Amino acid sequence: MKKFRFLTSGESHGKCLNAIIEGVPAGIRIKPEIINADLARRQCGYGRGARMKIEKDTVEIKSGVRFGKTTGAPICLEIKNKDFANWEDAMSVIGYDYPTEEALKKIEEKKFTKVRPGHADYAGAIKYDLKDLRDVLERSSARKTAIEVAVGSVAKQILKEFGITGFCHVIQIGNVKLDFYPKTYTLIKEKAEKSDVLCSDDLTADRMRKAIDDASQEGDTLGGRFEVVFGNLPVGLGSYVHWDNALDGRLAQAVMSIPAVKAVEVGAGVDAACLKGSQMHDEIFVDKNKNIYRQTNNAGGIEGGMTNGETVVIKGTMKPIPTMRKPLATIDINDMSPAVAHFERSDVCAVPACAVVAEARIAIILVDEFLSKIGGDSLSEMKVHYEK
Ligand code: EPS
Repeated sequence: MKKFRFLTSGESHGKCLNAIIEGVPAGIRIKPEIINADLARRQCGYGRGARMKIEKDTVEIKSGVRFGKTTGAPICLEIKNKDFANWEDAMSVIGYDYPTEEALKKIEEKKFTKVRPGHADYAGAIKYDLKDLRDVLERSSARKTAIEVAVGSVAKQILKEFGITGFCHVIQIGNVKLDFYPKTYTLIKEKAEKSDVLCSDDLTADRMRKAIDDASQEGDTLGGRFEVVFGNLPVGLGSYVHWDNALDGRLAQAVMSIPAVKAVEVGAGVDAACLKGSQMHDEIFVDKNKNIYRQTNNAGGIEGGMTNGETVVIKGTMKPIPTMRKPLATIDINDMSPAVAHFERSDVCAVPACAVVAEARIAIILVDEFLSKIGGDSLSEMKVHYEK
């Protein structure tokens, strides 16, 4: 990260999730209720598991904000895990020299050694020399994306000061694809927001829910695809001068590293392979006021690794969640014997949640580029720079 830096910590069933963000200019209005609304969006979605009934993710802003505005100091965020109350022994940070019978029982109950194919279990255990896969699961779990959504919400509140906004929606769950798109992004956003699968078409949403129900009955899980859209960005975020400055590359990394994401596309994405140059590239026109406009956006708002003033459009593909009731063949790392994969409470489908996480991650990269380009230690200074 260049300007907007952050680290997170926390385990899925530990006490809490934390983030410290550095590089936020002073004078930005940060509303916890906006962060909480984003956290609620991440928790929703047809196909989510029992954990979401336990949690009501709520942020506590612990530093860096005074009377509702940033001061320029690091911002510390915290989300408490309500489920920790059920895990105090199994997730204790203190080593028990003389554990009680009851504590021992709870620790043993939560231990597992039968690798889940598709999860981080096997490689994580080998890499960190861990004998209890619980130690891998706890940090590799997608639970940590809750605090990332909170960080993304701060990023979005900075971008909003400059009229830059975004949203996400789901375009496929399992084999059910969204073929019919409402005409404008405003309509897509409005309709998707009302849907528990974040889909802008009611009939497709019904079919998506049915696919989730069917997978659930079979003890299986489903993946899908989502789209994130950000508009009103200035020209020139990112750069062509070095590969690690290319905005499309940075956005791809941000989305690809969300647990279970297997592919990222920019604009026309993989369909670009089938198009001729004359069909792919977005012709440029100029109106009578010398404003340029285009009739297509196959580039997804990015040319040469930089924003080109059009809407940024990123698609992500999520694989089905690997924690499944339907047993998969695997090994027990205890003795390397054949086994049936571990199962514990999980989601059948988390594509809508993944879309919300991708929106947050994209906002984080965009704000980082935006702050680098505009510069300034306060909102007022940024506004002066931005006007120029
Ligand atoms: C998640 C919390 C987890 C899972 C899910 C995401 O809660 P628990 O493990 O207590 O049920 O629902 O995690 C995974 C899909 C995973 O692979 O670990 C959350 O808050 O998003």
